[in-house]
Amino acid sequence: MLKVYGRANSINVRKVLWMLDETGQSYSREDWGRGYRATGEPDFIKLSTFGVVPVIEDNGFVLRESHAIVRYLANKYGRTDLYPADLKARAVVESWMDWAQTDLYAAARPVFHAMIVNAADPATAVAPTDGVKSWAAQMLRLEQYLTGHGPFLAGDQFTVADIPAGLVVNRWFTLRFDKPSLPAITAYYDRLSERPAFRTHGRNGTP
Ligand SMILES: N[C@@H](CCC(=O)N[C@@H](CS)C(=O)NCC(=O)O)C(=O)O
Repeated sequence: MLKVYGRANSINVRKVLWMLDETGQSYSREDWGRGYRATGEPDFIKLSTFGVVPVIEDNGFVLRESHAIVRYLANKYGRTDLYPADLKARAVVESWMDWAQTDLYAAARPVFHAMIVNAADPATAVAPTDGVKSWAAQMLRLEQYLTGHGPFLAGDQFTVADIPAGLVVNRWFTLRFDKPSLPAITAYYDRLSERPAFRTHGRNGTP
């Protein structure tokens, strides 16, 4: 059985768990990472020298990098509805996954770290103004796009393009700080929430 290594509250592990639930495949999971067994332990390093989660093991095949894992799972289970076979449609999906990691998530990360990872008390942590400004600028891009397009990022259908961005959108709404009104993203968040797998691994109260 396919095995996932990584704590279920990690945004990168959640991408993989969300995808696995979309496919309906069974899997096992072992907690590794912050708050659990340290990924610097020899047992984990033997598996993946990079020492970060998620990692999957599929019948002896070991793979790291959340987006590569999501695409591997789509390919493995033949889910061209989630990851199109058509060259151009596939490229559009990939462009959203890349943007979600290098721009959207990169902007969100300092806020999350200040409010959760490095906060003495997350209940009273205050969001850094500069961080919120950078994150909001990326969210505004998404808002503008979704105002004229959609209902999902790559068009009419939910695809793996929505997984990385959807989890950052969840983080935006779950962390407490003053936010501009983003009606198209709010509607998108509600649309994603119709999916049981997103309610389990995304909109589950964890930022
Ligand atoms: N580019 C990697 C990043 C992986 C990553 O940074 N994972 C974090 C959790 S989100 C981690 O392992 N942190 C160390 C820990 O939890 O101990 C991916 O997308 O899989």
